[in-house]
Formats: sequence, structure tokens, C-alpha cells
Amino acid sequence: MSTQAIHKQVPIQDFASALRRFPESAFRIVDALLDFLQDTPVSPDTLAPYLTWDCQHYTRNLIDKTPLYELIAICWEIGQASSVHNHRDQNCWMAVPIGRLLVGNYHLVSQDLARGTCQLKSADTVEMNPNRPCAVDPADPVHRVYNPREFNQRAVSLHVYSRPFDTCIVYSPEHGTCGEIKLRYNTKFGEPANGP
Ligand code: CSS
Ligand code: FE2
Repeated sequence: MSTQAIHKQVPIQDFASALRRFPESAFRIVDALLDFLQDTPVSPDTLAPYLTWDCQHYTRNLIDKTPLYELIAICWEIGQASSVHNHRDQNCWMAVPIGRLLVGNYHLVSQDLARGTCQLKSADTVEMNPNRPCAVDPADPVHRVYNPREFNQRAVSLHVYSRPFDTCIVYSPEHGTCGEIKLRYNTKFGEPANGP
């Protein structure tokens, strides 16, 4: 589908229902779901039940989950950033219905998880915004997402992870170190999350 086309915004519930209709095979094809995200922008108002804000850390808000994928809204205050991290070999698509975000990609030259050491080379940086979703490159999946202070606005991203994962490896390019962290939800289905 042309990236020039103007697409009508849909409520998040319609987006989630449409996602449920995709066959398992679609989640193995990066371009199939990227086209869907490009063609199906989500109306910001309908995200209200899933938006929570924390001045210390971006928040992770679960919208839908199946054995095949999870759909999460992430809320980024001005200046907030993720660590440099991977997605446990799972595919990832991201759309940004509110604000703008940058994705900084890295090439993992080497990793020794048992020793907690790694070597990374920084690669390209791409902007995501309401007209420009993106997918993580399965061949080079290490990245960080951030909301630079100069953008001067909050941002909300929608993440489709297939399959769901609840840990990831975080990297420090400066120190050449890495380690596993646990990922938690701040809210699940619009309610405060207790536990994992
Ligand atoms: N993968 C991070 C967000 S940046 S893509 C997370 O799920 O917390
Ligand atoms: Fe990520």
C-alpha cells in the first residue's frame, strides 16, 4: 500500500480485532504486519484506558494477548528512553499514534551472556510518528527507543510482539556489558497490574 495514502483512523478495539484475524503465518512475515500498521492508524482518543504515566520510567500497558502475540501501549514522558535491548528473537512492530519517537539501532558484534560482556556498533536511527510505523529487523534486532527532550511532547507507541516475551537482554554499549531483565506490565486490559 502506498505510504502517501491517507488512512482513516480506527478505534484501538477495531485494530485489536483485525489483528486477531491474521493467521499465524502473518506474524512470521515482517512486511505483512508492517503494511497493516501503515494502513490502520489508531485514533488517539480510544487509547485513553491504556495510558498511564510515570516520571521515572516509560510504562507498559497490555491491551491484548494471545499465544501468538501481545499488543502493548507504551507511554513515554519527554526525555524517557529504553535501554539498548533485544526482543528475544521475537518479531516486533511499532506504531506511534501520539507524538514522535526515535529508534536507534545497533549491530551486535559479539555477546557472552554468561560473562555479561558484549560488543556493539551503533547503526542507523529512524523516526517513528503517526504516519510512520516501523518493524525491528530480525537480522539486527538490538535497538533502543527514546523520546528526545527536543521533541518536547509525550509519546505513545503500540507494540506487537510475536510471540510474547517477558524477559530481554539489555546492553550497555559504553561499558560492553549485558544482562537479562524481567519485563512487567504497569496495567493489563486497562486495570492496574499486580505481579508479572
Ligand atoms: N521492548 C521494550 C520497549 S522499546 S521497543 C519493552 O517492551 O519494554
Ligand atoms: Fe524494544
